Amino acid sequence: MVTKKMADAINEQMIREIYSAYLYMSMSAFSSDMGLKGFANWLMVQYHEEMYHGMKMYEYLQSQGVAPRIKKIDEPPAEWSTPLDMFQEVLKHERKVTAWINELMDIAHEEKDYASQIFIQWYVTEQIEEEENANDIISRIELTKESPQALMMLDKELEARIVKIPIDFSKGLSAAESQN
Ligand code: OFO
Repeated sequence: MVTKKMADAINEQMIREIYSAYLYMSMSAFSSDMGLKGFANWLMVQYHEEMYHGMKMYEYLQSQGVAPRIKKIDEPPAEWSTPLDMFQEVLKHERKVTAWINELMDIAHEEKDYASQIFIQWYVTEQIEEEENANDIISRIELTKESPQALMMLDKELEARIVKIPIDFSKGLSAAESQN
């Protein structure tokens, strides 16, 4: 059983994860509009990842006897000046998410909530990869030195990313995970 403070904090982060999905969907739409189909693909895969992060929290709350509260999701930005600017925004956002996950862990420690500490640990590890991915793509965009050909090559590479996490949660997360 989680305390109200812990449940509210996890619920808040669940909404932020869904905002992250919105943000990356918006970036995907923008990339598509610029003709960068690979960037659009990578970001749409990221949209699914973020929904998965949110759904894990949704189901964790339920497992603790708490009904998740579905709240308003803010409208994300819709335009960026360049692909580099867009991915710098991804990194900035992921660093913010890392800070929020760390705050969640702080609350789990304060509340002596060992189950939530184990649950949140998954996100601590995940954030290492999230920041690393953004950093990696920023370095690769910088290497293109604004050459359209080099950017198209990178775009082709980003087209290869596929969804590796469950996306159908209608029968619950465990059922979805067992199908993957
Ligand atoms: Fe959920 O990791 Fe990105 O935001």
